Amino acid sequence: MVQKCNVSELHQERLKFQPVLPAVLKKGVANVKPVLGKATKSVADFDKIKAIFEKTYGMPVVSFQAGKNAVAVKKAIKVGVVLSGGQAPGGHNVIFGLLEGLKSANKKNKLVGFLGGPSGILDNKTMEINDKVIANYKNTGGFDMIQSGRTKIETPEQFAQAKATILKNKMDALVFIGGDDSNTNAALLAEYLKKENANVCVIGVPKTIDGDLKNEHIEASFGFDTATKIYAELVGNIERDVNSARKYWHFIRLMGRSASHITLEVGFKVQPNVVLIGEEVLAKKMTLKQIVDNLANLVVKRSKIGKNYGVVLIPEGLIEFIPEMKSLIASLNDVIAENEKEINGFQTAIEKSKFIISKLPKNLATLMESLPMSISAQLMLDRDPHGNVQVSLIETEKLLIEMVSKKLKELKKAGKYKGKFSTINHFFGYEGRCGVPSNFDANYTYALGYNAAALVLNNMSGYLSSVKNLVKKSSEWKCGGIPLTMMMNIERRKGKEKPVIQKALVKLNGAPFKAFAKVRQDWAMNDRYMFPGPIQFFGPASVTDITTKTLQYEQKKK
Ligand code: FBP
Repeated sequence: MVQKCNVSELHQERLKFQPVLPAVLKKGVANVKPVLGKATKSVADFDKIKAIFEKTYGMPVVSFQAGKNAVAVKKAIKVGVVLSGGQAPGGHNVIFGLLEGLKSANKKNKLVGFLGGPSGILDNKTMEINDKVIANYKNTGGFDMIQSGRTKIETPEQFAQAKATILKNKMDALVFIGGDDSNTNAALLAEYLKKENANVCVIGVPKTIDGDLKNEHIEASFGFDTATKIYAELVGNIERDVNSARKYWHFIRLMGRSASHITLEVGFKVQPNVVLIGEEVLAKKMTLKQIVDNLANLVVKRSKIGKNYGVVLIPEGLIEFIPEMKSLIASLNDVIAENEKEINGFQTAIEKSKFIISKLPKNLATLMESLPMSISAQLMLDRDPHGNVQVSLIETEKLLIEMVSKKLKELKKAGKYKGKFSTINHFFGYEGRCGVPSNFDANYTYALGYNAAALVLNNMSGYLSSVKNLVKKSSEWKCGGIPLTMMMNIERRKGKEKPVIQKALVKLNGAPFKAFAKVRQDWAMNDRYMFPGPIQFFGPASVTDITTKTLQYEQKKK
């Protein structure tokens, strides 16, 4: 059953906020026309992707322009919507925008939510979404209106089941609000339904706090702005404590399954002593030992000037970027996928661990055995339904503290270190995913949803909603769509080659990383802490409407 939410004073005020639409959408979906660009290609593995997506590969990029559009208003339609994957601030506003976009073309258009994520499609669990439902959720965080889930639709039976549900509900379209894996699912479903000659349009909306679903047309995924602001508030508060007490080293792990975008953005906002970037670790082939040695050296250097404190930011995906750990995780993924039944049969964790280690190549088995028990156990936990290792459950910050402490003890013994290393570890992840969306995310998500309605009404199946020009005011944003296949490549998942949307990682030759590289030495020794405080919803636009530093650097506004 869908719960009714309790309403706080802030919630009351946020319900009154009316997101500002991009000018092109302002007159409603019946007044925008799609303009087709050039044919597209996948990011890699062209032939393999083309063979899988026979019907939806190569479609052109689309931009919307003002103009009468008879197609969009022809008949009343029914659209399904699903929230898929991890929560991200603004999900409710995508649905709000989608509903209003659909209604702008025809008041009789209907929107139905699938409950609990993609499993709601398989189990046919639905709820009608109308103005009354939306009224309580405008500009709120969370996905609780219809909830979310990580079920992957992958077997032929599941695809057939999804089709049966859609047809049973007489739906003309389905909007998938999700990250890279969920939108991969959307692309596969769009292709399947086309091959089956089912006239159902599948549209994706780019969601994920991780910020790794992007390219020139998807400048940001929604939720990144709010989540990084929330983490920056928390880390900034810790920095103020550090600056006041001057006695602890804080090791703070931040969410972001693979890419280090969140950590870099929070780094810009709070300017801590160390910001580890997974992509750099991989590019420089840094070993775990090198990372630990660098941290220990900094602790020693700072202690020499009386600074036995500091703040270190660690992306949760770091563990997968350290080359030897990357090989270990890849090998573990295969062993776990290939021996699922046998592994599930073991009664104790020790039996399971022994078995898994026995299947690893010798060098990786040795590495596994050298890790603290808690970490090796976390590495063996079940993969998510998409085959990803659950990095949010791996306490890399504790691993680093343990290894740096060990190194410092050695240095102390050798008379090279006299300081004090008192540590506190933190993990900020779930704290940021359901926060009240910032003005930016409230506007962006509403526009993405409204724009998705335009794609649906133009029957552009297999497209991802694209709203860009994001460093400008929302009224100046540009709207359109890109084919999902354009973002795909082949990757190994659950021991097999699969088509997936390629994650956009931090580019070491990109403007954000270059800007960080210029200042990090200064941040390391001279405390340049910043205390951004909580997200502001009311007040001067210079505070309430500011976009991320990442976007500003990428679009050269800084
Ligand atoms: P999405 O890719 O689905 O947006 O999820 C992102 C994320 O929040 C990661 O940052 C994190 O590693 C993961 O979800 C945690 O997953 P779960 O919610 O299943 O614990």
